[in-house]
Amino acid sequence: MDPIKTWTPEEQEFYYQNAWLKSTIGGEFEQWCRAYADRTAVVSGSVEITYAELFERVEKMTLWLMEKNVRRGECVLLQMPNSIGFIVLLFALLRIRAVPILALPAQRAIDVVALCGIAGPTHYISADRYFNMDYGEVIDRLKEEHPEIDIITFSSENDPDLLLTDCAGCGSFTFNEGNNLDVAILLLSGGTTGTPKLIPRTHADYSYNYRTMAGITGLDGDSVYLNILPTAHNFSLSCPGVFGILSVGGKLVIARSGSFDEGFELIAEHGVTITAMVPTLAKLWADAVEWDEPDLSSLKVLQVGGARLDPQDAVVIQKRFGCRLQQVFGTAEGFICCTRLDDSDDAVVNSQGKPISPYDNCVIVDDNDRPLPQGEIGELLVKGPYTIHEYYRAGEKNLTAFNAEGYYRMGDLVRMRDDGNFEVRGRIKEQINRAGEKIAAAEVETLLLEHPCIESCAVVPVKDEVLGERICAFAIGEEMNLSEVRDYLREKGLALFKLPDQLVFIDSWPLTAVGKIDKKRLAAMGEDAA
Ligand code: OOB
Repeated sequence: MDPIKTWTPEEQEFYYQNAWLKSTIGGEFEQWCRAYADRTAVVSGSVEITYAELFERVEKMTLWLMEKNVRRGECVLLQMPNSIGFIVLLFALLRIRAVPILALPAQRAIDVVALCGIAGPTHYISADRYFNMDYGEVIDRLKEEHPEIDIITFSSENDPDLLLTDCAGCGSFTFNEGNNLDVAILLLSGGTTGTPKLIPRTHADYSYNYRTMAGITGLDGDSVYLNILPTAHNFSLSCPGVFGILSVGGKLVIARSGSFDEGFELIAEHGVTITAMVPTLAKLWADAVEWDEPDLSSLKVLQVGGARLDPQDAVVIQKRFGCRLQQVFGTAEGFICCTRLDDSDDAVVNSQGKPISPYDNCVIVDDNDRPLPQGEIGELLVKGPYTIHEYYRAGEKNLTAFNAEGYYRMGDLVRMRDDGNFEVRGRIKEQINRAGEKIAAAEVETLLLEHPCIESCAVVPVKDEVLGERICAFAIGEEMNLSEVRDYLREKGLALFKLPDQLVFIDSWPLTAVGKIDKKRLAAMGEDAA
C-alpha cells in the first residue's frame, strides 16, 4: 500500500490522549475473543459460534490465506455476501495486516475491474453466486484484464451458509500489531464521479468510530445486533454494526436477506435488541408489522439512516416497531451524526442528530466556502478524529473533495437547529440516493453517451414514493424505450441498482443562468412525466 495523508502530529497527539487507542483492529479482536470466549459471537442460519470458536476459525483462515500468498501490506479485494465466512475472512485479513477492499455484493465487473486498477490487489475473493448475481462474469473480466490477480471463489452450492470451515491452513501464525495509523480497510465511496473512489480508514480511526457508536447506542454484552444491510457498508460494519457489537461481547445475528419474514423470526428467536436499516426497508417492515403482528418486544433501538427519512414515516416507524428510533446521518468517509436515545421525540423525528464525537469539527458554508450564520442552510464540511484526508490514489479528485484546510466536503446541504441537531435539507453533489444506495450520475451518463443513439444525456434523482429517489435519465437523440436502455446498460456491466428507473427524451436542455444543464428543472420534469 502507498502511504496516505492522515492527521498532523499535534492532532495525533491530541487524539491519542482523548479518542484513539494504540491497538489495531486485529489486536482488539483477539482481546474481545479472550474476554468473551464462552459467549455466543455470531449466529447465521442454524449455526452459532462462540468468541473462542470465532477466534479459532480466524486463526485457521489466517494460515490458509497465507498459504495462498496473502501478505501484510497488500490489498485484497473482498466481495462477499453477508455470512460467517465474510466475518472470518475480514478478521483474518486484518490480522495478517493485509488491507481488505470491501466491494458490495451487487457490484459488477466494471466496478471491480476499476477498483483493481486503482488499488492493485493481489487477490480477489468472492462467492460464486449470490441471489441473482453470478460472479462468473466478474471473474472472467478480471482474468482478462488483471491476470496478475489471484482469484479465490467459494462455492455456495456445497457450503450454502458460506461458513468456509474447510479453509484451515497449517503451521502457526504470530500476530504483529504494528502502527495503528496504517490503513486497516478500504471502503467504497458512494461516488459522485464516473469511477469509484476508495476510502482509506486507519485502525485508530475506525476503532474509534465503532467504539463511540457502541457507547451511544448503549451496547453491552447482552445486546444482540441483527445485520441486515450489506456488511461491507460502513453503517452495518461500524456504526456500531458488526465491529461494535463484537467489541462489547454481544451477539451478532446475520440475516440472509432484507425480508421482514426472515427478520421478524430472527428478532423473536434471538432476542435482537438493535438493528440498522435504510428508510425504504424500515417503511416496508413497519407496514408488515401491521398485519404480521410479530413479537418485536426485545428490540430497543432501530437505527434508520443512509437516506432521508420523512418525519411522518419516522413517527409511524417508531410506533410500529415499539422501540426507540435513532436517525443516523453518516458517510463511509468518516463523519457520523445521530440522534441520541434520550433525545426528545421532536429531535428524533425531525432531525438527524448531533456529531458522534466532541472532536468533530463541522462548518456549514455558502457557495464560496464562507461560514454561514447559525440556522442557515449550506454545505456541510467536516474534519475530525475519524474522517479521511484523502481518497486512496485519487490524484486530482482529492482537490475537489477536500478544502485547503483538509475539511471533507460532504456534498450535503444541512441546517443546524437551535438545539444543535442537524437537519439534512438536500444535496449539491451529483448523486442519486436510491433507497440508500448511492449512484453517481456521471457514471450512468458516461455509459449512456457511448450508445450511438444518444447525443447527450443527464441523469437526475427524481422524488419517489417507494425508493425515496429514483434514477431518471434524460436524453437527446434517437428515441429508445426504457427497457432497451436498461438492457444496453446491463450489457455494459452496470450494477442492477444503478439502472435508470425512468427515461425521458427531450428536444433541448433547460439551462441555468450560467448555461449549465438545469438538473433541478429536469428533476421536476421527471416528477411530472411519471
Ligand atoms: C451512509 O454512508 P454512504 O457513504 O453510503 O453515503 C453518505 C451519504 C451522505 O453524504 C448523505 O448524502 C446520505 O448518504 N445520507 C443521508 C443520511 N445518511 C446518509 N441523507 C439523509 N439522511 C440521512 N440520515 O449512508 C451511512 C454511513 C454510516 C452510517 C449511516 C449512513
